[in-house]
Amino acid sequence: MVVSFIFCTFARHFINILIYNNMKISHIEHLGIAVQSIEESLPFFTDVLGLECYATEVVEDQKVKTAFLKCGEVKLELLEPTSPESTIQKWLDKGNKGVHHVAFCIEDGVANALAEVSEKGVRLIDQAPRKGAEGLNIAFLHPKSTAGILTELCEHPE
Ligand code: CMX
Repeated sequence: MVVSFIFCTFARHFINILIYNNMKISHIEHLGIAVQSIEESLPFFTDVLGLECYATEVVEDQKVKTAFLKCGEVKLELLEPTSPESTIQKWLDKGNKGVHHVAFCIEDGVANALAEVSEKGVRLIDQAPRKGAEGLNIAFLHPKSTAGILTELCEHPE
């Protein structure tokens, strides 16, 4: 009984890997960088690194203000908390700073990718895609399931 349970569990795992490894990541869409103040942090990126800040946006439901810089195909997204309840403020209060999350651009749909990674046992933060900054469809995966890196999946809406 126990042996057949273990066999079935392993068989299911390998079948999942073989059949469901369909997700296509085209590139890193952006790196999310947590800062206490965009105003104070931005000069390093613009004046020292020479990157252009091309947009700022407040994302109300995430309680953040964002500033976007383009670095080749990859963007940097500076994230400033707009409330003490912001997940960014809580993260900063714990002594963290710098790269907060990595966002991967999914070619064949965030919804498909969520179903695939969920089937493989990854813990989802968002059960379905939602709207993020710049109008992207996004979903987060929990860092406890992703080698400690808060992972965002995103796609450009058609
Ligand atoms: N990177 C890696 N690990 C992280 C993390 C991060 N950015 N944020 C939290 N964690 C870890 C913590 O260290 C903690 O680990 P331990 O239990 O070992 O201490 C664990 O995750 C739980 O963290 P927590 O402080 O208890 O925080 P919560 O569970 O309340 O929330 C998380 C964590 C990831 C679920 C939450 O931050 C979240 O939902 N994030 C997704 C949304 C988001 O980040 N929005 C801001 C950006 C918006 C945007 O880009 O527009």
